[in-house]
Amino acid sequence: QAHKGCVLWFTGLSGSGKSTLADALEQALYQYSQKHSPIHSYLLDGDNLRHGLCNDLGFSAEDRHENIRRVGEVAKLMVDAGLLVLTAFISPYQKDRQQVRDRFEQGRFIEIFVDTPLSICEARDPKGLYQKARRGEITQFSGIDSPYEQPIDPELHLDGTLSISELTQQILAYLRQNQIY
Ligand code: GGZ
Repeated sequence: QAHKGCVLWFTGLSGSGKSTLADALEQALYQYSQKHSPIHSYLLDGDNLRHGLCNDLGFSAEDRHENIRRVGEVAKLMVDAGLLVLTAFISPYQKDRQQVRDRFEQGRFIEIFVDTPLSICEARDPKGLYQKARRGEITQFSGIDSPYEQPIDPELHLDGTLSISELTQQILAYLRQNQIY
């Protein structure tokens, strides 16, 4: 069965687990594709976009809007090429996510909300950014002095306090039910 491209759009706060989960999912899909038919996937995240294509952008509302717009356009090109694209960006504004969704055909944009309470993201603080934001050493930090607008009706609403392997299984189950792979 020919695989048709689609985008798995992870959204959530810094430290919510989006990148870790997208990584784990991509690995699980790779394992699966070793045994079955190939799944060509690509993960877009801050590491490969904000250091390159989006290296002129910061964290104002306007810059985040432009960041998400570019990510959406790149994802669209890749989906047109038949790839399964995973994206892991905070993407804090409902309007920006909707604008990306509108660029895709029905069913090709799958929004995955990694819902981890701010208190837990802040306790994890893997890069010490929340601490810096609390001290005012960095500003416009999502959840602290910049908004995060929760998705209204995401395809998947995940409890970010569960384990990565549990969450990976939940996504795989959704993808299987919807014949994504
Ligand atoms: C939010 C920031 C900020 C500010 C730097 N606000 O946890 P991380 O470190 O590795 O991921 C965060 C990343 C967010 O970039 P995105 O491209 O995902 O944001 S958006 O979708 O809103 O455009 C964080 C780091 O960059 N970071 N400063 N002020 N996150």
